[in-house]
Amino acid sequence: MKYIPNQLTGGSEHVDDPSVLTISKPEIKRPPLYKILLLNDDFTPMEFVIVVLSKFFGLNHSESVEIMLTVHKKGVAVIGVFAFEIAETKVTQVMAFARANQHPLQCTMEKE
Ligand code: TYC
Repeated sequence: MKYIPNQLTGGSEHVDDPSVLTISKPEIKRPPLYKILLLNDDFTPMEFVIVVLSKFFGLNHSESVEIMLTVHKKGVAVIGVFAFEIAETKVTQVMAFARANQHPLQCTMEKE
């Protein structure tokens, strides 16, 4: 059996020759990534936002202050990029933590 590799596709090509083995290109797709956005509001204390950023996103204190201030000044910032389930879990955790502390903080996710 002839195997004719095709360097462009990674598979092989033949024109109606039953003795030629066709190997299709392996499709390796990366999972889509999701941005987590933090939104500004007038009521959530700055210190609470800093706690959220360090607790759920592993940022150190100065990184948390910097991102909190970006959101405070610009209205919104991307605070991380994750696979769907990780992003969804973090958004749920942040929203639950904010509600439990009676703050209106909003956190959402969108496909990159
Ligand atoms: N704007 C808020 C304040 O002045 C602070 C704040 C920052 C709130 C970031 C939400 O995502 C936020 N207390």
